[in-house]
Amino acid sequence: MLMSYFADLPTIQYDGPESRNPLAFRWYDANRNVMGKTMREHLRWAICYWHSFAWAGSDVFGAGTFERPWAPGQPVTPERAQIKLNAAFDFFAKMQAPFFCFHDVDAMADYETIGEYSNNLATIVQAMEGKIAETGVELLWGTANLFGHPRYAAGAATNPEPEIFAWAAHQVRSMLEATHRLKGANYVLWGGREGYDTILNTNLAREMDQLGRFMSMVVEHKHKIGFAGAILIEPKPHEPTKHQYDRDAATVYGFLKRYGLENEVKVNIEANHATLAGNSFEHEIATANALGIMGSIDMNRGDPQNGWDTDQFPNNVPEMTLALYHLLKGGGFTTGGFNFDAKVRRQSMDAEDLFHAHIGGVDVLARSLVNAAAIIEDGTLDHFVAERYAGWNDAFGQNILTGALDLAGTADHAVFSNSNPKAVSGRQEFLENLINNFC
Ligand code: XLS
Ligand code: CA
Ligand code: CA
Repeated sequence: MLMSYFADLPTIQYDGPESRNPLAFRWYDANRNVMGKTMREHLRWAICYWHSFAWAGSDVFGAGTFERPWAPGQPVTPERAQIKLNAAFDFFAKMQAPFFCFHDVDAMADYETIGEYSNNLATIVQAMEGKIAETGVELLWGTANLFGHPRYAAGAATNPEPEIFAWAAHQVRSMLEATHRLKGANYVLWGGREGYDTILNTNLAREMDQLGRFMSMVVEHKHKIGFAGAILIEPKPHEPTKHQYDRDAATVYGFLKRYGLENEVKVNIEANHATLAGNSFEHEIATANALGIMGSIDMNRGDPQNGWDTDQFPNNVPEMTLALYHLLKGGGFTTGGFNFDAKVRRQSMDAEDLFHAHIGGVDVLARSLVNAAAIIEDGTLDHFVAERYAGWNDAFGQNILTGALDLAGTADHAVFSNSNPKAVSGRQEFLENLINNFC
């Protein structure tokens, strides 16, 4: 048996905020109680197989920089797939991660034919089932990669060629069934190429109907096989395509509503996808809460100077505090969790760098969770917002909302009462100062 790639690195423990040990958690104390739940139960964090084990550290200008025993970026033989599986679960266990996530092709051996795809996936899923039983690390979500293979250049479900739609159906059916078998909590659909590069060659209405039909087929199949987890769409505005149909949470809601899926599908919100869409991360969480489609979170950020998807680990506690605040206000996760769909930098090529990245990310979440809970327990912010809308609880406000008053009746109210309401301060600076006191 080969020595583990991570043999020289320790199992990561909680050491407390005063600790200077870089290979320990300073804030994430898994069993610490915060507002009635442990940190582990609140955060439900996951390590992603894709960026951490299948990516070689390459970029568009240069080759991979990571020398790993499973040779990421090289052809994946069944042996390499097994070495990668062993290493991945060693790492998950050393990090004491509650969950992991994967795409089919992140974990399985390479394939040529559709038959090989099925066989190679089945082999790795069986081995993974053993690893899950051995380590207790659970599957937060499974997904199929419908964007990497050249056949998906013009999309998967939105492809002009129905035979390609059928290939995508085979991958999603296989991975949905694998996720069910591995007792996954969710199934994610990220439409990386479900969009277009140029509208000149695109029948937009045709493509949206194809995507709507595909989503309905996935939901039908979920019920057919008895998968109890949530189906999640991951919004992103663009990259790799110029325009993606699922650009942000509000757009996804409109799409779901149009195809009658709004009670069947939720969203997996990614921090940097929010930024790329011109929204803040907390806006996306608050919108998903308001629309009743909050599902799960991919906890990777962009870089303010770069306009692309850098997938970096979170490092900004004040920003994350606001995200955690909105998550808690929405009741927290049910099936979802925080997935680190994040990459270490290309120059961070050591095994140890994977540890620093995840330790830092989990500590940022833990610290932000404590801050967000303190803001809620303090109550000033919630009280301010409630007071701001208090008029709508009175009889007049309620009569408008319930329909007892129509447009004319509401207008008459203003005329007959000789109404002259004044603007009231929104106290933005006061509230910003308040939040800074907790971060
Ligand atoms: C890419 C996406 C991808 C999805 C899963 O930008 O974030 O990682 O999470 O396919
Ligand atoms: Ca993601
Ligand atoms: Ca991303």
